[in-house]
Amino acid sequence: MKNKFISMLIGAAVSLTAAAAANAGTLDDVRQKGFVQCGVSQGLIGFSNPDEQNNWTGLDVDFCRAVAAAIFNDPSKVKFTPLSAKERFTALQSGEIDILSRNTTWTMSRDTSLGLKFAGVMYYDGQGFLINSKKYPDVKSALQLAGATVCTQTGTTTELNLADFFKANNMEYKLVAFEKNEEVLAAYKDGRCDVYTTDQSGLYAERLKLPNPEEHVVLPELISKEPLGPVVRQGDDAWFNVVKWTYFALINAEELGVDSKNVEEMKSSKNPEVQRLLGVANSDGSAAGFGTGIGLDENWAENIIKAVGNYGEIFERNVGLNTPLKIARGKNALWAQGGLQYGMPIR
Ligand SMILES: N[C@@H](CCC(=O)N[C@@H](CS)C(=O)NCC(=O)O)C(=O)O
Repeated sequence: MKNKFISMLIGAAVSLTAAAAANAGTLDDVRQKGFVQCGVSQGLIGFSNPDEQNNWTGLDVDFCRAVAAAIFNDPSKVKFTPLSAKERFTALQSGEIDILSRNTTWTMSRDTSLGLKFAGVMYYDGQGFLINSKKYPDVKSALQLAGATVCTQTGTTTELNLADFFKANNMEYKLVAFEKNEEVLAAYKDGRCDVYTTDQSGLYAERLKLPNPEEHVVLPELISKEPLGPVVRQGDDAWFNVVKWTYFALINAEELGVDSKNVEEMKSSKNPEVQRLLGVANSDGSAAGFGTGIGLDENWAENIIKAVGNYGEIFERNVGLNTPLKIARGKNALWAQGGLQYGMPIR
């Protein structure tokens, strides 16, 4: 009994120490090891996807590269940890990764009780449904899905919204859920379910892996809000600030017309906002000083933009109209163009 009690005490002390270690100075830690450890998906086209040589691309991947560029002036100083939906929060809590950038929805419980903190919204999404239009030519709306068998992934908001939607509309459904995305898609492909549900961007991405993508239609309803963004641990404000202001720098750069091609010449811009973004001295000759505030060089934002471009460039390169996903800016347009992306002022 006594031994059990002692080992419990030791166990508690060890996990407290582990939590403290995970919380302490992530920026210093990252600098010391020389790279950012970034948690991503196990493969979602447009967001985080490895090729045969294990080169990762995607919007979420570029965000981590942006953080690496801000710190090291080198977007390659990042390592990726592929995580299932279920594994992702533990990996962040335990300190296995420094940042989770994996199509993860900002919700209240994740942002509070899980001990985590969302730093921004890289992609405003909503949950949708995918259906085989050849098999079900008459289904044009999610409200016609009463009695359907629905495939989805465990450990996601998707599962929860699905239950809400069917309950709210007084419809029955049968759930077929798996931990791994490839199992979900295989089940849908094999006809083990009638519908596949996830974030709408995920439906566009996963549809590309089906034999005849054009046969599968995304139904018009969005049944939830899915603001997807990077996450860090609570209790490390300095690191949170680095990640949050990396996001705002990407948005501000697009708002100000600063991109990967013109960033060098923009350094001689007379626009004070551009000067502040790019760390050029203030008009009175004093240092701009914004990098110092987040423990980085004055040209932190210049380094980000040189490496990965502004938010618009990241969007177009990975998920935009000229990519296989063909997604329009929609809600992800800048606020000045009717969208929701808004960069807090650098001043
Ligand atoms: N945004 C939702 C869903 C995220 C999610 O895990 N979606 C699946 C289906 S698109 C996925 O990304 N799978 C890829 C993987 O597991 O690697 C959440 O945060 O819970």
